[in-house]
Amino acid sequence: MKKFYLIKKTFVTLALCNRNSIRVRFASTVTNKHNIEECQSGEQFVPPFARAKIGSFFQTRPKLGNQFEEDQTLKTYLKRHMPTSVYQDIEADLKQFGRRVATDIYDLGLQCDVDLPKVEHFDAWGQRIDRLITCPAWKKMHDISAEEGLVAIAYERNHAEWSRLYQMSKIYLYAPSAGLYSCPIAMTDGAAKIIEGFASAVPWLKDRAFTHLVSRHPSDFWTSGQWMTERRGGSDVANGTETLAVLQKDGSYKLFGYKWFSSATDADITFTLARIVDDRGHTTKGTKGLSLFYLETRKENGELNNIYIQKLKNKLGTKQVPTAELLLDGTVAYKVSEEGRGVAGISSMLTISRIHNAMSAVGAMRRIVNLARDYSTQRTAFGNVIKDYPLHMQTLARMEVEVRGATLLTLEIARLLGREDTGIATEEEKLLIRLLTPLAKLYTGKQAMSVVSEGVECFGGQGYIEDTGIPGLLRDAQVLTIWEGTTNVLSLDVLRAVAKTKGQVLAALKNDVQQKLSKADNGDLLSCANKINEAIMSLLTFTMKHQDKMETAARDFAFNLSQVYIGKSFFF
Ligand code: UCC
Repeated sequence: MKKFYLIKKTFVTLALCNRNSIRVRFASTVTNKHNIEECQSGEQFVPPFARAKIGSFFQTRPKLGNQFEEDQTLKTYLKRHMPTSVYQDIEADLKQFGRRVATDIYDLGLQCDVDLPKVEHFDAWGQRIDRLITCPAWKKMHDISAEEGLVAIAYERNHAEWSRLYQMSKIYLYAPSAGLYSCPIAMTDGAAKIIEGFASAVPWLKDRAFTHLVSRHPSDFWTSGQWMTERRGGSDVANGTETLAVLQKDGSYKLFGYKWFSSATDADITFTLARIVDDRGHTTKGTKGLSLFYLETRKENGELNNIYIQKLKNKLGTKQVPTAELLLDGTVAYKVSEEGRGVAGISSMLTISRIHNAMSAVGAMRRIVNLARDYSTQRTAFGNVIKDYPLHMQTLARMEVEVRGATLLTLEIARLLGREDTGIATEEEKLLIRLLTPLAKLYTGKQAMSVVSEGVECFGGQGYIEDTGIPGLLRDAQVLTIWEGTTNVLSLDVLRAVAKTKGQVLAALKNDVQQKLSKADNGDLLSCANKINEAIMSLLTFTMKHQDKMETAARDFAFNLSQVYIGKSFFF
């Protein structure tokens, strides 16, 4: 009864206060009697808990510093490997970019996360238009990507073999702030690589598309898609591809098919696979029936190239990316590979996009660790800043070790790729790229899932709150184990590389590892080196002995090889 009286009195008082233009909020249901009396007396009401609705304490938002300057692993790697003059040339650009990815680019990325793409299928008069609407921040990412040379740097080759490492360093810094614009950039880079590879077979493509893909001018810069996946799935491309290609009199083809996952539908061009229909209407089954095609998504008049956006995909994450199902109904396309060499033809794009995937994985891990580390210096619990708790420090340290190892692995691939790009890679280095690409893709994808999840936990409940921007990192990390090949498909790709080279990829890896380990010259290092050496030797012995079991063992084999390579990467 007394309680009821108090509540009632509160409402009466609030009404009175409002009438007197005194701002009183519905702070609590039961109001302090003393305050009510003060208010009734007509004095200015300053309650002792004036901000009762929200309280006066706020957790400190974790700060992002310059993401290049704070990254000791990246800086040390670049300084150790690049000639001093190259490092000095690129350092200022990396510093400015390290600042941007923590400031304006980061803010744009967060906007992409909330202002999601849409499709308008029809205009007001019923005409099918399939207008894709992306947010201003996404469009700005397009321009920034061009201006920052995120594709261009690798192909301008102003720093010869080091250009690729320079470009990939920027991709790594960019990915966790990019609002997933890193996805079209990966495809665009892969497309540029395909065109370079087909320069003598299809010379017109260089003028037609390459110059746009590597442009630094936003108005000239084109992005590319990669349409491989169809309804039957994205792994078994050889049997799942139903799209047909019908030769036209002018030498072009018309494509008829249904592409199930066009990653970023706003691309200007794409590479895709299709089966050529012969004069009798027959096609060849399997890989040997697939050819690689180039197409532009719009006609000269701006209309879609007989492409219908059936729907945008409702994905677990990467919602920022306008991924769609596309119906190709007479889409004009041009054959790029020899007939039946489509999978081999697109494999250079797969290599590039898988390396980008690994860079994104490492970037995501680095980002969450940097945020969690800063937060640990701000947040107090049980009377201390949480960085002062050994258990929390142990958690952060374990994450840091994972990120450093993954960073070294991916930077090493970028370094090797730069040598391959510029035609100076040795045969052994080419073998290493072939093996390390699927290893890095599959291993860092899985690492990203666990490290980012651990990182989210470092923020407690705040890590679970959407508008902190933190949950998005976890959601978006899940695509990294799926896109461009699942963990198992990539593990089988490792076996494919071993079989195709008759084991030479493994010999190349062993030589590289042992060469690095031989530099260990003191007690602790020597004992680590011996352990890594034992691990690689036992993996090789296992492969020789159990060839019949390798398919089942493929995943463990790939994980162990990755760990060995990461282990040796700590030896400079
Ligand atoms: O479906 C997907 C979308 C999911 C989610 C989308 C979210 C979108 C938002 C994204 C935002 C970021 S992703 C899945 C995409 N699909 C893939 O990545 C393909 C996965 N499957 C594979 O990688 C397979 O292993 C295949 C397709 C490569 C297997 O094809 P085949 O035809 O059975 O393979 P073969 O016969 O072994 O190889 C054919 C040729 C050979 O060349 P030659 O004839 O000269 O010996 C191989 O050596 O291709 C060559 N080859 C390669 N070369 C095959 N793989 C490679 C490779 N990795 N590197 C170099």
